[in-house]
Amino acid sequence: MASKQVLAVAPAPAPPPPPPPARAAATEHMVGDSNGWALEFDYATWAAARQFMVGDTLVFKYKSPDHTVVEVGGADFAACNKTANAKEWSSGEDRVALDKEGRRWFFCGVGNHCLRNMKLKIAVHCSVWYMFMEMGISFRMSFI
Ligand SMILES: [Cu+2]
Repeated sequence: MASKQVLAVAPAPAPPPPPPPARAAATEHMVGDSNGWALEFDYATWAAARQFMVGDTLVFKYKSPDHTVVEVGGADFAACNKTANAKEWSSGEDRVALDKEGRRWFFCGVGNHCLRNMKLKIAVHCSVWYMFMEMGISFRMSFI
């Protein structure tokens, strides 16, 4: 007669705690959220509430050809000046890789849309920068 065997199953060891969730590694930022890329939207406030990290992507969504996305430098951004060598996207769902740290400036190249607030400037940082910011450590970029 076969004896019953009872195998004691040890509970699986608890997995190690995950590292602190700094933030999802790569984020797609839908510019303007459900508003998309449009006239008379406050993109400055939209951008201020977000962290733009190296590796993220901006997605500009709009009805082509009503708008475009132009990338210029800071001075041309302030003047709504579309330079001859400016990068311009016009697909209606433009994906812009944030592949390095630094500032980026975008506006709509159609008509006077830039003057009508259709402009976005962002600062892209690495995850370490945001980590320090969250720790409350401020640092000065000047050499004074
Ligand atoms: Cu436009």
